[in-house]
Amino acid sequence: MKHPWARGGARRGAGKGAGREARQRFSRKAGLAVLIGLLLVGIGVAAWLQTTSGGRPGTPGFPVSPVPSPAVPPSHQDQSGTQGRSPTAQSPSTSPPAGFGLEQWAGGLRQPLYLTHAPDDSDRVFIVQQGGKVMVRQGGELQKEPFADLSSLITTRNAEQGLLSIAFHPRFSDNDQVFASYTDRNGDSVLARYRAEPVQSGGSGSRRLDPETAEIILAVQQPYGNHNGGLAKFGPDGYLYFGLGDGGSAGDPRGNGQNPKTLLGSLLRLDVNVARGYAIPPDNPFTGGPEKREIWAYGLRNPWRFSFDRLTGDLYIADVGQDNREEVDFQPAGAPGGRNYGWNVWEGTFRHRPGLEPASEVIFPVAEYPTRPEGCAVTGGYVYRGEAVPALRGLYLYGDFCTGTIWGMRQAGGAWRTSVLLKTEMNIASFGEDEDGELYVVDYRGAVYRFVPGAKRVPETLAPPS
Ligand SMILES: [Ca+2]
Repeated sequence: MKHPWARGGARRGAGKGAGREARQRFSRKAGLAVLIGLLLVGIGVAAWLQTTSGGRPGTPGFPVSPVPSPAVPPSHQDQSGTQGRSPTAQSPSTSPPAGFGLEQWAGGLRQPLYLTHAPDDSDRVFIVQQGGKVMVRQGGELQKEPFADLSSLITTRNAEQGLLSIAFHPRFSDNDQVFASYTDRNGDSVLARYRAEPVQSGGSGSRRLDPETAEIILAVQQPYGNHNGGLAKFGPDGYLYFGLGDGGSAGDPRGNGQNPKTLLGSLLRLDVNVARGYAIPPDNPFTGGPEKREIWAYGLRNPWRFSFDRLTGDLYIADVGQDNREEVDFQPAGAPGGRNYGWNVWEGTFRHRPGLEPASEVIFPVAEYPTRPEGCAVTGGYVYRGEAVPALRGLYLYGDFCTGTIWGMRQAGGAWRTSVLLKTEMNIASFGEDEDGELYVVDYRGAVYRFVPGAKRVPETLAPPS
């Protein structure tokens, strides 16, 4: 399969060979975490990481606390990444049900980085592995056969590349359509439509993605290996949203974040309810040109996981910071598109480029925390709307890839309140929901955890408004 510019020749940033090899080794061996930490401290690789990758998901875990932290202004009043440390996570599931806990739900996975479900009452949960396989858990067991294997299509030369997400069409039960987002062998971002076909035993529960049905509906050239975004997810409006990072390197050297004439650095909104390719929803913000008509929002650095509140339709976008701020952006349901979330003029509420003016009014995040020492890269989660854990209802949960911290956030009285919910040892690559809205955390080291009733208490500051 070739997309239109597959023969485009050298497009990579210079001087990336050694770094790429290094990252490749690292991505295969999270056990080298300590070594990376030593390198960070001892020989100044911290600077290398920042300039080539900027602290981001897809990277194996490494201890970040030894890295000298840049001077960080006092925290945003509604975020509390600086709050006191709570005991380490994973409360036992035998605890009283008034609070919450985490229990391991699947293990033995290989670099899992996303979890989702199909809207088909099959009760299946799909776990996306970076290397290209999509594993299925059904009937309480992880199935041996993957739902999909796109390994031959992708590259993981850069730690942020690979199979990055799949999305089931809202009418999957009728049309069998599944969308996959991956980094192709040229290192470019691809969004492709597939069909799931029955396998021998038949029945909806055993359909698998058929690679032969591939239709590439969007391919975006990536100038550098990092910051690929890559989440495809259907919104409550039935449109397919697709997040793209700024193209990579560091500091957004090409200014893609503030340039809506490029798809990079944006959240796209596509109408895939057409026979081939996609159409532009009539209420997308830039339908007159010269801006890209696919864009719903821009000014993003690397949107690593966004989600819609399944009750309200509100949109939450976690945008990975560079050196200073990890942020969560928010768009209330029904608000028009075209929002500019600020990068690369702003990194959260930190002025990244003082001499630069944004392309339009900037919408600032509703939560942020210092990139160090609180973390290295934010991973966006979900508003919990499940039944099993009443203590978490209505909270938006998000985490950090490196420190494993999980925060809760709630809007109350017009203000956003954020607080640490728990500290874990995970490399939080993603959160995910099943069909019932139960919530999971994907640990890049190879496991999935599920939120359950437990002994851990939600801080009083996050209590629902009375
Ligand atoms: Ca921003």
